[in-house]
Formats: sequence, C-alpha cells, structure tokens
Amino acid sequence: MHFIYLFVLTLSTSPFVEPSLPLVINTWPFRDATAAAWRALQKGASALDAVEMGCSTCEWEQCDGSVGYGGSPDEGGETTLDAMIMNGDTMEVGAVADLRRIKNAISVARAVMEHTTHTLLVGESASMFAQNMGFRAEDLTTNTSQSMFAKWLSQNCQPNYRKNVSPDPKTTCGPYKPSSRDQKTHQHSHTRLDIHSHDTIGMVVVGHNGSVAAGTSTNGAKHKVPGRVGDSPIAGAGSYADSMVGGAAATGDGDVMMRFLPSFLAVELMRAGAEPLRACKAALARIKSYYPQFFGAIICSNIKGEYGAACNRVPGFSQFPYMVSDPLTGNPLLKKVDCF
Ligand code: SD4
Repeated sequence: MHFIYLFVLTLSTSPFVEPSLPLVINTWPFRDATAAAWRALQKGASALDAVEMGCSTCEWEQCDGSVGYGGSPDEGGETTLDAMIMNGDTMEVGAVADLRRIKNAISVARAVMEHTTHTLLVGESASMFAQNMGFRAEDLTTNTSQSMFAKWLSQNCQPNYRKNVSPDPKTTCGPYKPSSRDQKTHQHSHTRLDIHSHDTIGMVVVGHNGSVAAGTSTNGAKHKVPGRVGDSPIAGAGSYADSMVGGAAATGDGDVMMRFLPSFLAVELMRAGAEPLRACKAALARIKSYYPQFFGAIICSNIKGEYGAACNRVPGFSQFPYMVSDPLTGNPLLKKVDCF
C-alpha cells in the first residue's frame, strides 16, 4: 500500500512529466506579441487565433519598425506588407503580399484563408479584397517612414537592390534601364538586408490539444523595388505548420531564404525524427552552403512542445533572440541562441 502511494506521488511530482503544452515561440524579442498569444491560449483560444493575436500585436506596435505600417518604405516611399498564416490541422494557408493601405496584414491573410479557396493575394487586388472584407484603408506612411525615404533619396538611393542596369545603381538614382551585355559582368554584387532593421515576426503556436499554427508578418526590405515580395508570405519559406509534426518560422534575407523553403525543410526534418534544434540548424546549413554570408534565423517546435532556434553567424549577427511561453516559463521568456 505504502509502495503504491509512493509510486503515485513520485509520478505526480516527477520533473519528467511536466506538461510542455501549450507553447508560443516567436522570432526576436517581441515580448508583447508572445504575451498576447499566450493570454489568448489561456482564455481557450485556438492555436490559429493565438498566432493571429500575436502577430497583430506586432503590427499595431510596429515592432522594431519592421512589422506593420510606417516602416521599410520602398523605392517610391510606400510601405507595403507581407503576411501569412497556416493551420496545421487542415494545411490551409492564407497569405497577402505587397499589401497596400491596410494595417492588419495577418488578419487579411486569415480572411484569404477563411473567405476564399485561394492561398495568396497580392498588391492592389489584395487591398481591394481586404476592403471588401471590411478592413479600413488608410495611409501606411508615417513621419518616420517619410524621413527614411527622404534620407535614402539624399544618399543617391543607397542601399539599392538593382543590378545590371544603367545608370549605375551603386551611385545613382533611377529610373534605370537594363545595361548592355558588356557592363553586366561587372555588376554581380548582392545588396544584403540591413541586419539591424529587418525583424519579421514569425510565430509558431502549439495548442493545448497539440494543434499547430504558424504565421509571419513584415513590411519587408527597406528601399525594396516596388512589387518585391519576400519569404514571409510564402508557405514553407516564411513559416510552416503541420499538426502531425510541428512548425517553423524564418526571418532574415527573404530574397535568398525563399529559394530554400527553410520552414518546410525544418518541419520535414522533424518529421524524419530530428529534434527541433537540429532541424533548425540543418535548414539554415542548406542555405549557408550556397550563400555563406546570408543573414537569417529560424525557430522550430515539435508537437511535444520541444523547441529550438538557429541563426547564421555573419559580422554583426552572432546571437539570435527569440521569445518563448510554455507552462514552464509562464510569462514570456527571452531566449538567445549563438549563431553557428
Ligand atoms: C523579408 N524576411 O521580407 C523578411 C525580412 C526579415 O528579419 O525577416 N527580416 O525578406
């Protein structure tokens, strides 16, 4: 009898049976976003609702100036938004890219998922769709984005993402024309995203019941060519969720990262048995083998609530901060991983 009592007591107090669900994990030190998603879960919201809530919080707060309105003006001075949301139960995705004049991009992405059978809407048409769905159209320009744009113009439009054009985009503003074949060979350089001003929110939530959802929201690359879409709204690149396995979300130089679908790859590696940390590293290692100097990071979680993160070490980026809330941490906890 005593033995049975002791056995039950041991089981109920063992550190190995700590519940690790639900889980909220997101890129960068965006604490309020984590807290909003965590609170939503505590009130019984689904993983999908929590992701929408978390990413929306960053959009309203303009996290780091690189999420939401008033950041990253393009070559014409306009702020445009990219976002996606994925339901890992149904594998449905909703996404918007190059969204104009609508602040709450992640909710428009969700509307694409829930009110159409499409996956991705872009540009003016996405804005029209949003307005039809009841979202308010307003200018995304702020004093901050205006002065960023003015500074860029005064610096001869530097940094600049054009190549193989004339006049020389490294010294001169446009308009540009394609350069002749002879000139092309001299212009192979790749303009990299500024490490300090590009912090997409990517979030993965595993609900109480093991359902996985993921999402991203960003205003993309500062001074991008109008129409440019990054990795964030692309399923498998910006984020990915599968309630059979887990989820992942990426941040960094989307022009490079989207070519490798790192979030999809990380989830597939976890499906094959890799722990989240290993999956995160391997997904970035693939990109690194082609682009050693790319700027990027990724978060990964499996359905047990185990998680990890990884980043590619480049000058100025040796540690990647990310946020976690789970039953162990309770309140959002800032974590850091050393880049490899
Ligand atoms: C993009 N991936 O548009 C985004 C930017 C970003 O950290 O994540 N920066 O390329």
